[in-house]
Amino acid sequence: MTVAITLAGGRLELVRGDITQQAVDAIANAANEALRGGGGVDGAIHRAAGPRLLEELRKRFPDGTPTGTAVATEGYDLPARWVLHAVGPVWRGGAHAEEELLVGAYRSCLRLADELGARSVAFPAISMGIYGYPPPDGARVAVRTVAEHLRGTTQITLARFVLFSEETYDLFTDALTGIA
Ligand code: AR6
Repeated sequence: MTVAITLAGGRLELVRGDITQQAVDAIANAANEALRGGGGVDGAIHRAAGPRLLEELRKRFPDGTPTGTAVATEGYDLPARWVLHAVGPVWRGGAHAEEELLVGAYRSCLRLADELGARSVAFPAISMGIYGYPPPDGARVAVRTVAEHLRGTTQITLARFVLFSEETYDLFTDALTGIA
């Protein structure tokens, strides 16, 4: 299942699947501030990339990174060359700058991807698992933020959301319909 739209020179795709299997230049991770691995997609990425991923994070980012930002590492055993470790917000009711921080997490990944020269980037639904961001809003923020970047000055020609469940995939499809 794939839906896609073209924006300026870039393609925005939605697919169902596992982000660790994506043969793109960079994949984003839904990490936490400590950057020491975890559950969910973070756990899956660390398992698939191998132990060198954690070694690099420990060495280069001993203090982690704040919510709303991202850092880049190599992809090691993953098909992707780079991993963009983004920290989305924990949902705390909506009055704690959650939307701004979620936008920041996606934008930081997009900026890093451009700095690295990545042309294709895949994203999970950041903050929409354990961190509890409300599903329709999280999908809208994600699609809107990535679409805005593709419409601007960027080398990215493919941005793909890789959604694990059918439910999340359907929410992103609705969000994409909203901006198309
Ligand atoms: N590929 C794509 N999406 C996935 C995969 C996968 N292999 N596995 C899970 N998802 P979550 P968060 C989906 O909880 O809410 C970790 O412990 C999942 O179904 O992974 O940002 C970190 O270390 C959901 O839709 O991330 C942090 O502590 C989405 O990915 C915390 O969880 C995000 O769910 C971050 O929580």
